[in-house]
Amino acid sequence: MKTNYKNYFVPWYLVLCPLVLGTFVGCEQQTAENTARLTVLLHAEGIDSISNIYLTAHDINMNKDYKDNTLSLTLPQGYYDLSLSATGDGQPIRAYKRGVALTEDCTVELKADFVTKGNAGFVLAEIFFAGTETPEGKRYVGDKYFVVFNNSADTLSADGLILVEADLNSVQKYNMDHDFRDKYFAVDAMYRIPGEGDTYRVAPGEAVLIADNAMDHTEANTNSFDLSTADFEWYDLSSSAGVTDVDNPEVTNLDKLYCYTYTIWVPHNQGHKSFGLARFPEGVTAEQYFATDSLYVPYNYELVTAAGTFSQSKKSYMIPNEWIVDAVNLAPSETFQWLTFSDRLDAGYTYVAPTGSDKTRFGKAVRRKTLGIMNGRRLLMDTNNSTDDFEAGVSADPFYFIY
Ligand SMILES: [Ca+2]
Ligand SMILES: [Ca+2]
Ligand SMILES: [Ca+2]
Repeated sequence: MKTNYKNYFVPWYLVLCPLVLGTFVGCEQQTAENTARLTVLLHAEGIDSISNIYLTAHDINMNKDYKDNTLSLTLPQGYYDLSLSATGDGQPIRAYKRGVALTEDCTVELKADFVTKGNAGFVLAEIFFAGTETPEGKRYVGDKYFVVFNNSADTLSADGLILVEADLNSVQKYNMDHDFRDKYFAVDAMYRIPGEGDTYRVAPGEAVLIADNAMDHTEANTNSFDLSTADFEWYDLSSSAGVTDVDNPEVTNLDKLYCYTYTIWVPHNQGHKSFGLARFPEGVTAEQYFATDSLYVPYNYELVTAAGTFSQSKKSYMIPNEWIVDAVNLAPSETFQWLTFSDRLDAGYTYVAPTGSDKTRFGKAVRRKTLGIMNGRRLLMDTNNSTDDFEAGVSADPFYFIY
């Protein structure tokens, strides 16, 4: 059912006028003892009509959810995480706010994000970045992998999905001169599933395995896996004769769009870098993307270390947050410093070990939790909070979601 904004508590002119919204904080008198009325003021720029509103208030202390199809709820006083889904001009939109203290009647502002059509549905289901060790205790490389899962009820095309690595480091906080995270996800590697739109179709509940090297690693290391049946691998032409990649001609290579290194991409093995899936909007080519100056952004930052504070500057390729399909923050549990991209994409983080150098991390992965089996298909948990959504430090199994 399509409903115009005018029918809701929030007057339409407030929604259209960001200046008014910016200063609007409404806290009125309490309605009843121990309860308070929460009203959501949704910033949805450029949207003419909103329908299918679904507001969830999660009581953090009581671990209880309150849901409604309006923008207003009467709730017990407490601390809440709010999430809202709706349809805005026919497209899915989402909004989140965490840690809202509700002690009296209050209006809370939420900013709507578009979930671009075709982007909803794919999630990173398992990430294996730590690598393995041989039975002799030697480091083994080339067997890292990512499992991408269709968490929707529709068959989706994986063509054009881009696997990205975050440029910022989760254990090294920057004091940046302008914090772009609200708008952009800074990346240092971008590898894209090829295809012209309908080449690689993925059924609901099915997964795609992307390996560093799609080969039988157990031949060289019995602690590793046979990845020769992976759907894709990434292959880098290295500028160094001493560090080269292996290409299995039977397995399709990802299109390399960009990587910070001139040799081979090895996803950060201590879990200091986060990962995501992105997709360029329809009609945007890689050439256009790389020709867009506003998406290759210079910035200054202060790096605070034990040895002192250092002023630095750098430049990163930026993916607008609306182009992110899914993102997973990673950081060792004891050395986490900050979320390197917007908490609306992922409000938490997951890990395989307490510290980056912990040797118990080898052979371990992070795996998205299964909510249940629905109409015969597996449904994975995706609240955009990896602390909740993931099992940390599981024994890696590239085929867990495939068989
Ligand atoms: Ca490779
Ligand atoms: Ca290949
Ligand atoms: Ca997600």
